[in-house]
Amino acid sequence: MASLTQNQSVLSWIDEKAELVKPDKIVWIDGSEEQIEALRAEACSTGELIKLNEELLPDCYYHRTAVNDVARVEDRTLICTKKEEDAGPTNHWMDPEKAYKMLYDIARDSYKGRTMYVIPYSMGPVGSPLAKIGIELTDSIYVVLNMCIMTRVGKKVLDVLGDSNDWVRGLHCKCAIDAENRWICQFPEDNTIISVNSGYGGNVLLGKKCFALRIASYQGKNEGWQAEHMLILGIENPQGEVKYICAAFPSACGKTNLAMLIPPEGYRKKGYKVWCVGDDISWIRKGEDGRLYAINPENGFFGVAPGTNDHSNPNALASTKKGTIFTNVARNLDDNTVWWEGLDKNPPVNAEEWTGKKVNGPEWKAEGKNLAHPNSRFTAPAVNCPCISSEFENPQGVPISAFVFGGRRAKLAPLVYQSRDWNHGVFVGSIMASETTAAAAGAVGVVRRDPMAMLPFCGYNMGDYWKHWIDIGKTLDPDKAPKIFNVNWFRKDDEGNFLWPGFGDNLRVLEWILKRCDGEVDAKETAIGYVPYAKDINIEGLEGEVSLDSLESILDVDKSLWETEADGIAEFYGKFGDKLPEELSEELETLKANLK
Ligand code: OXD
Ligand code: MN
Repeated sequence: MASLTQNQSVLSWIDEKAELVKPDKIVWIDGSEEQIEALRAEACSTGELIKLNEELLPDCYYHRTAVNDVARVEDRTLICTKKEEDAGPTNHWMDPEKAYKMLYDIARDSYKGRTMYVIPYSMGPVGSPLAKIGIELTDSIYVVLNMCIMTRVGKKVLDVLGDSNDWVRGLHCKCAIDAENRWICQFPEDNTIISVNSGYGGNVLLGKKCFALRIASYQGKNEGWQAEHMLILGIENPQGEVKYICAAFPSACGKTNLAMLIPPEGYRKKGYKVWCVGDDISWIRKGEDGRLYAINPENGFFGVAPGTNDHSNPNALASTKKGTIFTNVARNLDDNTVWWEGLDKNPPVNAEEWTGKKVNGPEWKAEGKNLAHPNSRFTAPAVNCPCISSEFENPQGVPISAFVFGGRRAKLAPLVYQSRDWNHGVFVGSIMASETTAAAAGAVGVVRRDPMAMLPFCGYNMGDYWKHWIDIGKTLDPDKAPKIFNVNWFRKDDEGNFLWPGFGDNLRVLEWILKRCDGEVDAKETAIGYVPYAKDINIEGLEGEVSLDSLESILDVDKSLWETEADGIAEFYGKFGDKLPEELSEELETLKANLK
């Protein structure tokens, strides 16, 4: 098939890689509906995909990964920089020369009998000044079809690239899906990603975590912008003004739910609306007016299915009703639809659980077993989302009023607090941590530090990354810089009950945040920053659920708990040696002094 570009850097790289992996043929993905349809048909003919009920789920497909290949593999995700120090203490590192040799040995001849698909894709609206281009080579139709949802794909991307060499190289080889030889390697100094022996989403949809976070965070450091693990949402007030917030949370904290939040009834009646710009990743850059602007580099949602339902996230559920690929959920064999834990209370009787075994759903559940894999996913086009923002395609992005960090802390962090200034805000992001839930393997309630929710996604030394945040602040006029906050939806009482209803009611907290940004409300200065007066959080309509007293209790700052926390922070910071920015050690000293 004729190539879709004359770009020499692209053509010679593809030649080189084809020489290595030896495909039977090379197919360029042009982004046309005919080509996509033909690939779906081919994947259905081999069993790689199963077509779902066309009436109930039009253009939707089902895919099952290998049972040993169901999640990102952090211990096999490497940052390959010449100097180990540049990867830093929170990444796994390998010398690039050694890594290339290891990967090429694994990849060699692995496309024999297979097709090499060449996917030109844009992260961000095609041609946007904030967008970047990548090319992924893959031997998986599943990957092609997912990339066609998650990114903007095809000839138009190559037209924008022209003969530029500024694009990210990505090579994916399924090989034998051998867990022992599975590697997801980033070479930030070479704009290159190589992924072998996996067929699961985050490991193989190279535009997402590998490029849009790991490689892009490194590019952002060198080019003066930021790639963050943040959702972007717009809040429209009854006057029709929309303000935008970027928010970072570790996994299992409800990020997709917050991004697509439905306002509580009282707010809806008044005319409040929430618009989703993105649910996972933000690329952020200073605009001409001196404010920070963000785009969502993705074009779809790769969401966790279990727990998604009409109450938790009706917008996400609606997004999956057409043109969606489901991975590792359960199938209802009676009507050829899908099911997952938490979708509803009616597991299908005539079911196929996620590994493909035919089971009786209710009996299977009664034995305590899952029908869908806990990390099963939907890949849904962003345009399907009922609350997708009208600015989703805006090439300039949206202006950011606030950055919000958050985690799951049963006792420590108040419902919300505001940092004193930018550097203190960077400190607040750097000390982010979350208590592990039963959803993940390992002990429950253990504090995992996850600065800015970037722990597995920062493509360079986290100390340098913090410094980059501090440096960005220096370029901003304090009046125009986003204000920085921390939220915690997960405070519990002594009996272990959640004290805040969460979901749509989180808008009440976002409202306070925006009022703070506009200087419309006072706050109490505490050892950790500014905390709301309980009366300033609107709890109208929450009678019986949240009282002024319970609100006060989740706004309190327990100094003795924070003293223990400060020790934990000091220990964590210790890992970074002289890469820890001075500004952050000063902030830690201030915190300790404030707690005295
Ligand atoms: C994701 C993740 O899948 O953060 O978005 O793990
Ligand atoms: Mn994520």
